[in-house]
Amino acid sequence: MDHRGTHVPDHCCLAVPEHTRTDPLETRMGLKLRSCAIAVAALVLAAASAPAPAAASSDRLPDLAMYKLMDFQIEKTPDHRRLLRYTTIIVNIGTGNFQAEGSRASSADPEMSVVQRVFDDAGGSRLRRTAARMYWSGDGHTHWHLRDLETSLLQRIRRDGDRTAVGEAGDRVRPRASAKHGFCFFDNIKFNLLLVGAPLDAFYPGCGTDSTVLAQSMGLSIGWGDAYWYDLVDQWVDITGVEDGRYRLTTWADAKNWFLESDDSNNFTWTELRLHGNRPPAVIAEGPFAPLPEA
Ligand SMILES: [Ca+2]
Ligand SMILES: [Ca+2]
Ligand SMILES: [Cu+2]
Repeated sequence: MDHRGTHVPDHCCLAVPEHTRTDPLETRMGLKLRSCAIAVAALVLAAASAPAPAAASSDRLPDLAMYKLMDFQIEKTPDHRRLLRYTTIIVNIGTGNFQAEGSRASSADPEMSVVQRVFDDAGGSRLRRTAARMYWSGDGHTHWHLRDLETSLLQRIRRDGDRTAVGEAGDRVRPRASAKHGFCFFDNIKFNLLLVGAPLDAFYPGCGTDSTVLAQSMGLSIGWGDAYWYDLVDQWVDITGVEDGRYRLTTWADAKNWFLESDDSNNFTWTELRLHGNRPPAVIAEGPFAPLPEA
């Protein structure tokens, strides 16, 4: 049967209780289609006497956000580049864990496709496809990374208050985005353990140290953060040739919105800096960031 030809209402498939979807993804898709067919039959054959469906479980969604940017430093490299280094902390302030599961058919595949496991309030979970990718190393580290979980951009603040990305609007330098692309995320910062459901001990321990595996999970528990310190490999924006002045550095979590969250509007933070030669940049202003718990 061609599923598209049955004019099934769009909401049909959503009526399947989420917590029943614990099988592997392909199997679940099959179950979902069959459930739809049954639901359509029920719509046709029965009418007012149809029993009320059992209450569906609700998602417990993660909520990724950024803590404020910190530890701004200028590094002069031996080959005369200038690097703006800084620390980022990505946090989960939602009501569910953030869990990304990578897999590949063969260890000859250089990358893994990624599904997100979405938990619910009935103790179950479901998987949803994403366009995110995982890959091995790339930064000299012996672990797996999720590509571009965080991204950063440096913008010049012009006199009229407008912002322009460095490298745009007639600049002769190229755009300045963060050099870091690989993110090995896990519970390593106790950010707000007062949040409901936050585990007191780290639940996600790391991001895998075996290059041959066919599946790898990473995650961030409720209330936990994952720090990328200023002195890490690639944790910088190249500011070679960038003149002194006011700049805004913005960092986003899940900028491409690959992952389902309870709030996609709080995924960024920014800091305005004054760049002055190789002095440590002065912080002029800070944008919104995920708050620490009130003491
Ligand atoms: Ca968010
Ligand atoms: Ca998102
Ligand atoms: Cu790494």
